Amino acid sequence: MPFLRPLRIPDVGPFRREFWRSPLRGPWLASFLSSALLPLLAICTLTGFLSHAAYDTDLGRNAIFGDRHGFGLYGFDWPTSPAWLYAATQGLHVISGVAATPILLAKLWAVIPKLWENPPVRSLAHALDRLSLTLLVGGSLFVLATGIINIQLWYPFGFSFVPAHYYGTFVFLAALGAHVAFKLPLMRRAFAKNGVFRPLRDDLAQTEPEPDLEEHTSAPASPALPTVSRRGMIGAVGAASLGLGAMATGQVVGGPLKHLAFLAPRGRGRGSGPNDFPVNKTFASVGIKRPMVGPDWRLVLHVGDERRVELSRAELLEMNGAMAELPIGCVEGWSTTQVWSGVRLGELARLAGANDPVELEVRSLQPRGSFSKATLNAGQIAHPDSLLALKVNGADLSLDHGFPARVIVPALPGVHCTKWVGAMVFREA
Ligand SMILES: Nc1nc2c(c(=O)[nH]1)N[C@H]1C(S)=C(S)[C@@H](COP(=O)(O)O)O[C@H]1N2
Ligand SMILES: [Mo]
Repeated sequence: MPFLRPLRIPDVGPFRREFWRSPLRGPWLASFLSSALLPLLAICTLTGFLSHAAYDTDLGRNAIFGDRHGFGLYGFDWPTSPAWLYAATQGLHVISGVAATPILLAKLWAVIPKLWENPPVRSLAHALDRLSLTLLVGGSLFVLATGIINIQLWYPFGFSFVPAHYYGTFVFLAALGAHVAFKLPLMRRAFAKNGVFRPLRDDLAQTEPEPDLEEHTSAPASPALPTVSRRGMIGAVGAASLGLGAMATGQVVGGPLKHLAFLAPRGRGRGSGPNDFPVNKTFASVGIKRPMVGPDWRLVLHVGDERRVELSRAELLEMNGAMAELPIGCVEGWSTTQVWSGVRLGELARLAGANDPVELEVRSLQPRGSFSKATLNAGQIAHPDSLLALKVNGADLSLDHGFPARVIVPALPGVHCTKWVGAMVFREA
């Protein structure tokens, strides 16, 4: 725009190019970190959408978007096989997101001089580039920060996590697409000039400031002497990424690897004996009155609007039982596999006289909260391993694990494995 002279801010503080002096900064460093980041972000995004599909938001009560249904993006019902599908999907989502975080922070450090570019806007194209960068930086920090805060079960913000994290992803992906398209040529040139790995060979004494490729990169105008080599810096970032990734892996895989999860938020509470596995929400925290789960507890089966059958726990225990070894895979990335026994959901449907049920709404005794209801699809109802569990590892469920009865279904997200079940409503086609 020749008729508009770009506005320069006085060259003070960080607006002076000479303010940013690290000799490590430059297009190669930015490109190298991006190349490490992209595959992790691809895995994280793909598994994130799969996880969303696993919620089956099109079904009745799974409306995590208030009373509206979520995007009907997928058009398929979440499968029941393999049983570990959700645990693996969500585990990869959390592992890749956690491992990406130190690399993203390093990448932001590498390019931060660009935030203070002077003049701030040189042309229309430059303005668009900067706008997309704002959305990219904001979007990526937002999705990673909300994700990390969520796996700590900490909700300091006033919005609900799932829709915010989900819609934030679209902003982030759109900006990322634009950014990759803008910067791919620069990345090519940076790698052509420096090699992809060559700068990693230099020790501290050999570390030279990165040559600038064009006028406006993050390379310093007046570089200071290096205090760390490029491989030292990349090594530290890589170690942080691997270390955090291993910790997240520990709580996904469990078994002997669970010791890797020493700083992960898994110590919140466990049962003892056969019930010794993680408790996400304790009985005490959800506000169910003790007598409601005492001898007077009844499971009420409905078909549509009709109340059909009431069963005591003793009656359920006398029914034709089944046993299944199944994982609970939590959206927070941890999972745990246990041996459950109880009554098949299909058996309960037959008992209630539901023909070919297409949906099952499971209602908890829990008075409030988004976990108190979940809707299962036809395949989930019909699977022979889908249980209303009464026992785990041969012992009665503990109160914390959902006594008198809880749902357990292969490949179902943990959040839909409703505890303290009070009623089930089958819907026919
Ligand atoms: N009624 C009810 N059921 C619930 C929950 C809850 O808060 N209330 N939490 C769910 C979540 S998020 C998970 S991961 C599993 C955890 O089961 P556990 O505590 O037995 O390990 O239970 C699910 N069932
Ligand atoms: Mo969960």
